[in-house]
Amino acid sequence: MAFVNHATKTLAIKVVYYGPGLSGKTTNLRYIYSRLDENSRGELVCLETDTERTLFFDLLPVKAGLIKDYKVHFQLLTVPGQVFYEASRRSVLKGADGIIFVADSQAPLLDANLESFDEMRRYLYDYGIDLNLTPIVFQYNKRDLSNLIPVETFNNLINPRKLPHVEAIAINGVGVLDSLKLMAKMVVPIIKEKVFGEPRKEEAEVQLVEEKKGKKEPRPKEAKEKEAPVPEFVPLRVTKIKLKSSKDVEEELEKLAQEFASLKND
Ligand SMILES: Nc1nc2c(ncn2[C@@H]2O[C@H](COP(=O)(O)OP(=O)(O)OP(=O)(O)O)[C@@H](O)[C@H]2O)c(=O)[nH]1
Ligand SMILES: [Mg+2]
Repeated sequence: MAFVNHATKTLAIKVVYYGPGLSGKTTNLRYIYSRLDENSRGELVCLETDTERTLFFDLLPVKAGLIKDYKVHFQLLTVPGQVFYEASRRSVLKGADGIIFVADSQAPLLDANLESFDEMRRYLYDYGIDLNLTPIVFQYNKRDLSNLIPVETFNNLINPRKLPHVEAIAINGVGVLDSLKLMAKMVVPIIKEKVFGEPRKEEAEVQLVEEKKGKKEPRPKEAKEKEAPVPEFVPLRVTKIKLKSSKDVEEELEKLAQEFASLKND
């Protein structure tokens, strides 16, 4: 459930990037960070191992306009994909308003994708969240590689509700902002209904993230014909925090979210 502060009129919507190890979750956040104006987003917090594998989570707060007179931001979070960080994955998923499932499209990784999806379903169930009522965007990533899992196979196996799916090349930014925009379209009407009791409309008016001027993300279809530019990842102001154990994750997340909300509430 979104974090609402009626006193400061701020609302945080939690969007979790879930998926197997190395599927490209952190790459999504890095790309979004590199493409957004610094007025539109906060610091990118990465908790990584020395080899850049996510340890607990990554967090990027992104402004998302107003709902009524409440300032809204998305808390974009990634889970660590490596199998042994299951406690962190579970903690990060708690209270998720929406999920972007980042699948690795390489054929040998089909089982890893299915296992990750099934694990996510179980964790949500444990938290009393019905997978069938949760907004999910399916991002089929690494479409630049060969020997790919066909999109229809993915959709049949993990997306029977025919929710939005995006073919992505996150490393080049293809499909990254599209995935986020689709998520915004799905989740904002639900939050409006839950928080303000506003009846859900088919087509929600969503004020989307502001992109840096002068650069345009290539559409996925064009990108297949033309190579997309690699985003500039440097200089990145990446904050690194040390946590003692995954038990600290929830506390740290809440603290960071509140810090961002109060900073941006000027
Ligand atoms: N070829 C290709 N490589 C990609 C793409 N997206 C990400 N990668 C690469 O895949 C590797 C893993 O990416 P990450 O974003 O760190 O993956 P992750 O899902 O955060 O991994 P964990 O934190 O371990 O769960 C990196 O070397 C990325 O550069 C893509 O679209 N195509
Ligand atoms: Mg990662």
